[in-house]
Amino acid sequence: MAGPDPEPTEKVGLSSPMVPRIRKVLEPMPRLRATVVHGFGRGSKLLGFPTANMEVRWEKEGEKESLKPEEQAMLEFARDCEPGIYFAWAQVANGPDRGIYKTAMSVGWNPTFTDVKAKTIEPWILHDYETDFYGSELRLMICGFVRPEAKFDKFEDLIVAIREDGDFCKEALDEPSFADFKADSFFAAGEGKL
Ligand code: ADP
Ligand code: RBF
Ligand code: MG
Repeated sequence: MAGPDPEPTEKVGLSSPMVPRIRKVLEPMPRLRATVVHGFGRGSKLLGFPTANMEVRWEKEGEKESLKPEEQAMLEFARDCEPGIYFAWAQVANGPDRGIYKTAMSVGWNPTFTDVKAKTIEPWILHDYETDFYGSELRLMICGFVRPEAKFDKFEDLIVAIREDGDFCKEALDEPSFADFKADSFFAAGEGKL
């Protein structure tokens, strides 16, 4: 005898065509410096977009005075900022390629996956680097907010959304009010390849 129909699977995810985006300027624009650390290793391998995960010293939250000023700033930004996608300028300040490049950055818990237990800050720099730069210092000037992070039902939809975020961020950073920040003195001098 046939049993009752199974419950329909709950649809909680998003499909990429439904992703609305905005350009919400951040004032003041956060200027962050942090070491690039290892993430879950799936940015490039599974999705095709490398993201440079920035170190957040969560273990020192109760004793912030023991941290360097830039580590405190990073911790405060990570704790207080709205999870989502941001457009930014980024520079690997002590690597062989010190160019200042357009960036699409993800902040949050990657709700499409279930293994992320701490809020992560992971910029996808819109540039082809010749080598990895784990352990280097990354400088970020965050210009604006684009959209909240979303839980996608299918990896393919997340991939489409990330690609569209990249295009959206690239265009936003061409706007003169954001483009000028590429020349900010916050970035290390000697831009370009060494
Ligand atoms: P992980 O999970 O360890 O962050 P990813 O697959 O996301 O691994 O790869 C990220 C690493 O790839 C970065 O830490 C950096 O060293 C390197 N990388 C190379 N090109 C880029 C880029 N354009 N944007 C961000 N990271 C890049
Ligand atoms: N993960 C999500 O779960 N939902 C998102 O909406 C989402 N948007 C992203 C947008 C951009 C521009 C980038 C670079 C990443 C985004 N991610 C998102 C994070 C992605 O899941 C993560 O980079 C990989 O899982 C590797 O850590
Ligand atoms: Mg990553």
